[in-house]
Formats: sequence, C-alpha cells, structure tokens
Amino acid sequence: MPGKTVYLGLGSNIGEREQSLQAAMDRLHSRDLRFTRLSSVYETEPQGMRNQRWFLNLVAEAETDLFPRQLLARIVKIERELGRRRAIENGPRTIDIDILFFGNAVVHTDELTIPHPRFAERRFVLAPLVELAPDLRDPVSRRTMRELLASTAGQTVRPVEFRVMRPV
Ligand code: PH2
Ligand code: MG
Ligand code: MG
Repeated sequence: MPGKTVYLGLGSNIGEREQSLQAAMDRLHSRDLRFTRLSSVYETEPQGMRNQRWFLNLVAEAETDLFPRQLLARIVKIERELGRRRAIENGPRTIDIDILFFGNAVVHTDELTIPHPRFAERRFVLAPLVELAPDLRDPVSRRTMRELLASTAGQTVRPVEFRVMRPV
C-alpha cells in the first residue's frame, strides 16, 4: 500500500545534535512510516527565541499508513525517549519533530495543526523542503514551497557536510 506522503521537520540545538537527529530518524522508521528521501542538514539561526545555540535542521519525506494522531503519538514518545523536556516555547531542545504536511490534509484539533502553523515563515523549514519538493503546494494558501522560500529573507541557514543516513 502506498499510503500518504508526509513531510517531517527535525531540529536539535542541545548536546550532540547530529546524533540526536540520526537517533530520531532511526526510531521513527518502521513498517508503517517508511522514509523515502532526506534533505541535507542545515545549520540555522534560532528563530523565535534568538539567544540560544544555532540549530541543526532537516526535512524528511515518508510514506505512512498511520493517521495523523497516531503519528503524533509516536513522535511525542520518541521526543521523550531522546530526552526532550517541554519547558520554554521556542527554547532549546535536544530533539524536535514537527509534522509539516500530511498529504493534502488540513487538521485543526487541540493537539495538532497541519500544515504546521509557522512553516511558511521559517527558512530553516523551507530551504530543506525545497530540496525535496519545490513544487509541493501548501493546501491552505495554494503557494508552492519555492514561492514561499523566496518570500522569506534575513534568516541565515547553511548546509553542513554531515548527512543523516536514511534508515532501511
Ligand atoms: N525551532 C523552534 C524555534 N526556533 N529555530 C531554528 N533555527 N530551528 C528550529 O528548529 C527552531 C527554531 C521551535 O520548534
Ligand atoms: Mg514540535
Ligand atoms: Mg518546532
């Protein structure tokens, strides 16, 4: 079964950032969440709360048979296992895993908003997304990732050599 195509955004700015990204990918991968492609890893200037270490960010594409709530439950469990403490909004974290898109679904519940509510203003999401899916359209605004990237500026993101290996 092909399932739905989802895009996940991963970020880390505490501890061994490379290791946290790889560990999160390894734990997420499963028979019902199959990674197909990964973007480069970027070192990115912190947004929201600026006085913290720079992040490593990447975007992963996967096929899934899960429902959005099931995927979220799995993500929260893995964030906890990797030492994530939910303290300060936009503050430092060992690992953050965000659902950016879930097929063309638009979801608004207390626990979950899809597409991710702030993706369109974040270069640390759009730069890696454009690598994978430049023509993907936001189901809400109908704009492509390439168009949205062009309208964000003044946020430094730079690809680094380190690559996360796709779990198989
Ligand atoms: N995540 C945030 C807030 N700010 N900045 C960067 N560069 N990368 C992130 O992943 C990030 C952020 C909240 O999740
Ligand atoms: Mg998050
Ligand atoms: Mg986030």
